[in-house]
Amino acid sequence: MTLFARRLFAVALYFVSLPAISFAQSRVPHHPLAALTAQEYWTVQDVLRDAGKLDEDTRVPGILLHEPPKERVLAWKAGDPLFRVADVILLRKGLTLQAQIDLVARKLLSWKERPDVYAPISGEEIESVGDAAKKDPRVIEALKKRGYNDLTFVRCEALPFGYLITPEFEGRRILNAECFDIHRSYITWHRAIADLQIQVDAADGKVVRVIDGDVVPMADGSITYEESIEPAQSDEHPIEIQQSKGPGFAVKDGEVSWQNWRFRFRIDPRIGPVVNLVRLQDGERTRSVMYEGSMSELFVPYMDPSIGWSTRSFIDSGEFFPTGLISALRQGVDCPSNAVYFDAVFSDSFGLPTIHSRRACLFELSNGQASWRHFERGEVWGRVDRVLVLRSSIVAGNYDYLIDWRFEPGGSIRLAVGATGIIETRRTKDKLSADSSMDGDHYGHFVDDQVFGVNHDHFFSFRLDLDVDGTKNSFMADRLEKRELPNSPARKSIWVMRPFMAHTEKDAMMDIRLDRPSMWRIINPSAKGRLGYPTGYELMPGTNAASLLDPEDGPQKVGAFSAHQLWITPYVPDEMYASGMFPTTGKGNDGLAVWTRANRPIENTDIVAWYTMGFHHVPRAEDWPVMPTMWHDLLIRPFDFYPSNPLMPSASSH
Ligand SMILES: [Cu+2]
Repeated sequence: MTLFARRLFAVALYFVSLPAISFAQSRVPHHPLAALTAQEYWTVQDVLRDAGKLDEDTRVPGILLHEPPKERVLAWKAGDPLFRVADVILLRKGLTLQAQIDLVARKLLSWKERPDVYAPISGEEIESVGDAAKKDPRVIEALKKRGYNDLTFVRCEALPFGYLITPEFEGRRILNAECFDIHRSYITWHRAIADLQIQVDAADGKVVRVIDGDVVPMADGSITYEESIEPAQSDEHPIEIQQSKGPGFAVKDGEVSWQNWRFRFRIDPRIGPVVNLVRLQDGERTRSVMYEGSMSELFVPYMDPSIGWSTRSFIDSGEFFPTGLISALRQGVDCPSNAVYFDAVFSDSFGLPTIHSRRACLFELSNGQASWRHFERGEVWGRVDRVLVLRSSIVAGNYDYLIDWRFEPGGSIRLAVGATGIIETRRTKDKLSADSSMDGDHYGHFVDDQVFGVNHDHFFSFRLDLDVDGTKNSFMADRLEKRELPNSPARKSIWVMRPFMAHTEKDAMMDIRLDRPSMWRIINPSAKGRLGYPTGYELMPGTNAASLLDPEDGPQKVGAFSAHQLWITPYVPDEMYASGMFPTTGKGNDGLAVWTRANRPIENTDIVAWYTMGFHHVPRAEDWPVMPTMWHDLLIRPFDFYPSNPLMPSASSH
């Protein structure tokens, strides 16, 4: 996660020629959960200016929709007055300020100095603090020692520490700068000047400490794939998607309808696509499935004890969203030819609205697989699958993530994350692994001469506020257990399912264990289906990982949601982000692990599921120079929600 600034300048602030298929961002909010509009960002500016809160030292790294309470949203009807509030994060000479603004009444609701937390970083700060670091005599000396007498092509950039690395930095906005040799290399992620960490106080741009280790020569090794950006093999025999009757979905007043699905979404500057009011049309009934779902945080700790790496841990969404994490999508690479695109309005370092094109796409897809089939008496019966995909891309510096919400006709939602982009690498003296002095414990894997891909994790927390047939739900973690059959002559053992209802948050902290399997369901105890079972939705994990770090380790305290694969909390409007509102340089005093210490009741009440999706990443040769996309997913599927297979119309006439 470095070199943000370069990408920032590549982002067009104003989009010129939208293709005809793009849906225009609405100018006026038409729903309490709609994204903030350009005019609302301006209202924030006007209210702050009128209150005398803006001056030349003040930056506005974050303006976010403050979600209205659920009961007000559920009671709201088109035409009713809107209620709109913005959460505003400001930064003034290293001090974080927090405001809340009523956008309808154009009023400052609250204003707080927050010396106890750290604002997220903006592209402007990354660059300005990096430039300040480069001017420090100790840094100039350290660079000279490495042969850099001319610093024209040395660029320094400063990033926050993902956790409070030492108590002496408490209350100070200390950033971590590193310098890159950018000469003659289009991609420079692998060209950081090794063994040199510069700790800078962002309040005054003064360097507080330079940790200067070994001189590690910078090898050549320009990454040049940009000169052949379209590999020939992709279009030798094109596969074309045609929808002669147009898309099978409709978007009206911000609501998407496709087959039996109805939902809304907004593109949030911090967490990307936020899907809400997800419902299923079931005959005459419109049934609630999920009030809201989104990614809520992203945690990437590195696993190398060397200088500049032992402290490397990112809490990407919360720390970096003002740098513009939600990236543009490219037709033919990210989304197929039948996709429809959506633009987004975010704000810049000063809080001014900026329009960003193609931040989400929506398309139908058939994988050409049977959604069900059966062979009987010489004939095959069945149907082919079809999904509706809502896709966005989150680019955290070097890493690219595709985030998919895939709606299936049978009532399932597959939530998928594709990780691609460029791995983080450390320069080494050793040319290749054969020369490496590493013995026993490996901190990574060589991917090129003197380029060492460092081991790390990726953990995503998804906040899933399922409301199955209403807001009052419970969580079941049904256990599959072995039973001995001592009296059976033919059989020694079977397994049985033992229903387990979670009463409190601690009951519902779930770890995936193959030797102690459990099935996770959100049920509505008051809504019974035809067979007498409560209606429900199951959460079915795909390949996953749990954090191996010590719970008291600094990075783990901030990314503590990675300790379990599932958490259930009661719905609390302010609990939106798994590591809290302000995870930057955090101590782990906010977020899921802290809230759940109260062990609140979660039975037959409004509950929220938090699913952690993750993987350990030992880089391999094939991950260089750009990693092939690797997908992980979660299936959210109906369980006794329907009386029978909803894909078979004749079967629903019971
Ligand atoms: Cu990785």
